[in-house]
Amino acid sequence: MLTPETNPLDDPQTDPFDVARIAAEQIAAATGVERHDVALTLGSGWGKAADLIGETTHTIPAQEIIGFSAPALEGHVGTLRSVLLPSGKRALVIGARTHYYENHGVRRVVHSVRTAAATGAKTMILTNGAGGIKQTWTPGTPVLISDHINLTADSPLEGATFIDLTDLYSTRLRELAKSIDSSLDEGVYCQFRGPHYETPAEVQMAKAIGGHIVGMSTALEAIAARQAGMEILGMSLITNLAAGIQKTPLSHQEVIEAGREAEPVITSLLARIVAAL
Ligand code: 8IG
Repeated sequence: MLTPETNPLDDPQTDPFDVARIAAEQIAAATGVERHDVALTLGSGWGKAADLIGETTHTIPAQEIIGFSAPALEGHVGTLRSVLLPSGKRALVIGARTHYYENHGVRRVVHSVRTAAATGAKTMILTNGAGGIKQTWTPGTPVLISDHINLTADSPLEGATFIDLTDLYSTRLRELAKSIDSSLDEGVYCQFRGPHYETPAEVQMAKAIGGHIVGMSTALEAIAARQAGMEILGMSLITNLAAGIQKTPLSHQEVIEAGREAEPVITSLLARIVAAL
């Protein structure tokens, strides 16, 4: 028997920012670290970056913190880590992403970002594994997210909350990343609901409306991060060419393998970016 999960975020009477504040207090209590400066969400392929950016001083199973859910997918590590950077700054590393396709609602999707903001983080680094529409992006290519198209038809904002999304993916941080690796390309990220991959026709639609990257995360999180006042850096690891762009069917296994092969290169890139923040 599965024990029914209760999550205060599921109660519409609960203020999600209250839950995020309590979560941040729990993280401070568990780590003894009063404030974090930067937060990173590590998507598929990016997991090892936590080991390279600094010294992990505390690892917390995410489900011990209010509002977080147990990981839905094998290979998605459900931990929160406090990492001491060489600069003396503190990073909160979120290895516990709740995807929109899990159907737990958008509050749970963005809870980690709101919690990161409540711990004090001013910079939010969002990473993911994704499909590429540009032919030149072979599997294993990291790309900067320059903007997004949110195709979920949902928003983390509740009520008449109007938030500007101009320069959502900070030009300043993209320039900083390019100063570390001048070969970094950038593109517009389309968040689809998933969990199925796109049809080739949907990929052509994404291309026609200005998309270059297709994925199942990040856009909703970026909106919540902006609402919380954070500066955002988004990076995708292209693990596959999008459906129809590559001639062979997409397989989750192939995606995992491309991530594994690219991991040393992209994680050291990310470590150098974090060191330069
Ligand atoms: I990894 O091709 C990965 N995630 N939507 N499409 C979408 N998400 C993805 C893809 C892809 N590859």
